[in-house]
Amino acid sequence: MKNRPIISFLFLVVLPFALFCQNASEAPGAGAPLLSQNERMAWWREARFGLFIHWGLYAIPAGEWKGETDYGEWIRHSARIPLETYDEFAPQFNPVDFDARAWVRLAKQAGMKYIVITSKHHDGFCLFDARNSEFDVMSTPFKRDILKELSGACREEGMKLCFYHSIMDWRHPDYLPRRPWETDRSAQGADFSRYIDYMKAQLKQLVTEYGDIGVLWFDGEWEETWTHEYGKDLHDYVRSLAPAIIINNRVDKGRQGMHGMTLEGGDYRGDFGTPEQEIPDTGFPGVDWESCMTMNRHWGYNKNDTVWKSSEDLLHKLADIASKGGNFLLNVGPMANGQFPPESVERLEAMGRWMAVNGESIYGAEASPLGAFDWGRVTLKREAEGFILYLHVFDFPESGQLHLPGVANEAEKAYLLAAPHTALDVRREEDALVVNLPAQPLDTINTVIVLQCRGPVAIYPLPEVKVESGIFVHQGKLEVEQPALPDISVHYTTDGSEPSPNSPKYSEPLVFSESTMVKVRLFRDGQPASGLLSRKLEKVSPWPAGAEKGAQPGLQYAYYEGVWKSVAELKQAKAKQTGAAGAFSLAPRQRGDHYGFEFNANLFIPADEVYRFFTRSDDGSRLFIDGKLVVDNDGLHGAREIMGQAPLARGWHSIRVLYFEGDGSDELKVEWQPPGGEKGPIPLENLSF
Ligand code: FHN
Repeated sequence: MKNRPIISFLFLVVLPFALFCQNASEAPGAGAPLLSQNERMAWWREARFGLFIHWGLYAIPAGEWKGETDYGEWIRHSARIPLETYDEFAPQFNPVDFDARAWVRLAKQAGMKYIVITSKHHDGFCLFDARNSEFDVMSTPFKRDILKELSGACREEGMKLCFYHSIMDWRHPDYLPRRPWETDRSAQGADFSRYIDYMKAQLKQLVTEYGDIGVLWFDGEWEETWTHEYGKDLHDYVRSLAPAIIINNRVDKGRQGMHGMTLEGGDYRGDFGTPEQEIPDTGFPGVDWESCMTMNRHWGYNKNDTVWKSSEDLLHKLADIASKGGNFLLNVGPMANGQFPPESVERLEAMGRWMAVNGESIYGAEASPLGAFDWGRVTLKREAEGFILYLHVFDFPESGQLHLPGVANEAEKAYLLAAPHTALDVRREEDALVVNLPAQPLDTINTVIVLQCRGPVAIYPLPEVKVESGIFVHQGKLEVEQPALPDISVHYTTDGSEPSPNSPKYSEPLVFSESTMVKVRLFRDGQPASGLLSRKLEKVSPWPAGAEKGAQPGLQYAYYEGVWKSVAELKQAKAKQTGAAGAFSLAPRQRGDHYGFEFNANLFIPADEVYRFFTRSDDGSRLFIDGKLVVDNDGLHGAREIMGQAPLARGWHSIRVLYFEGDGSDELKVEWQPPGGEKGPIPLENLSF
């Protein structure tokens, strides 16, 4: 309990009244019946666009520490700042220019419908008057409950307020694990379940005393102390406090790294997936997801970070995400004085100008089955008698026309969203609707065209053609994912000609022993119902086996320390340690960041075939076979998996993997997939040196 001078007064007079108010101010809906997923998600799916705010003590150093200038909200960990030293930022935190109403209006004018702000980030500092912690904004010179003020401003402006709350807590004595470098902070006596009670008490305060909270955006769930059981319990606890609240998938353990989507098949909790700093290639029918992104390179304010995404890029990302049925959570890292960086304000205002005219093409948009086009994106909205396709034209094609393949519906009309009186010609060409563009774009960033179509959606995307790989050594196989629609048939050719209703009808996988160009098309009542799809399967010769079996199983490694942005820079480094290993493991590392590895071995290939290789790494990695680059997963990035393939002859080949870690999370996983086999680690018996 906070020990404040007026505590006795509280108990005597105020506290009973406060308790009455607290009960009275229980989150709207506490105790109300649970909503269905669709009821709960309705406002969020309509919103499509929100503001992420990362703000806390880290805004004071603003990314700089002892001459290094590339830090953000992770500065305490990445710069290894001792607890006591970091705490010295608290008496410096006095954002005298903070104006909650101004923040909310900036978000509103940008066309955003919700705000997600860090109530507590990994450093443990609370931006609100936390009853169970002194490490909060009330213990700074500012002495104002920032989240309470934001709650009031959001209520007045009709903005949904949401909280980002970190499960990982680098400060609380009961949170484990400690930071690897914090050898001076004993974990003796730490009680993780006591930490969970502490976190739940804060969440109850946030969810029941700060008005109608739209989303609890958890993060920091990846450490081994947080389990699936804890995740389910925490999710259910929050849901018991506010049945209508939306909870992201980082409350539990089902998130697949920075891709953000929830592993299928488990009972992982979370209402939506959370891709981070990336946009999925396609939408996921029936799955809610939100891409969160920074405007520059940092979440927390970094005064030296000048790598800003342009307003044009951000608006294109917004349309791309909406065209796949996702939400865009765009971040601002406010400065220590409480203001948004001017570069952020400039982008919010530019996005707001576009949204003011074109917002209806984003809000409530569904994933369009048409996929992405060179010229732009398409969002879809259903209506009583049909549906609307919003054509987001980033670049006007020279042809002056937009070609929309596979749309069986008849067009009602087409016009410019920003100038509804301008009718545009639209006609049918086989399976496609073709829209004539005006001579000039109305908006140089994204001109939106409204295409009204009749009847229920009858859009047939390109048939999904599946091949294990575009190359083969002995036999190539091609499968077509047939749409389960009664009036649709798939026809194909293998001589390079265009399929017709009289071409062979696809019924089972096709197998080839020579290089072949396959062309596939959907037909409906004898008419083309999709665009044309071509796939080349190429017969190749396997790379000869030029290595020998090594004297012993396993691989050799060299360990390096340094700061790099690419694995290519490792070759200038001097190894700190070398040795033998039984797997591509980071275990020999001597620190948590700024280090690298080179792994070398000979790899036994059992048969002349095409083999797939994968690296999943945070940060960069590359994989070479016989000195040739097969997987390029290099660069500074979150956990990311890249696949490469190589045609290899039976026998021994050389394999080399390079890896480096910048700062933050680190991960390396090297796997292979023999033809027809399972993806997994390369067996030790296939490695030698
Ligand atoms: O570690 C955090 C990071 O600081 C930031 O909050 C992002 C934004 O979601 N999430 C984690 C990194 O994945």
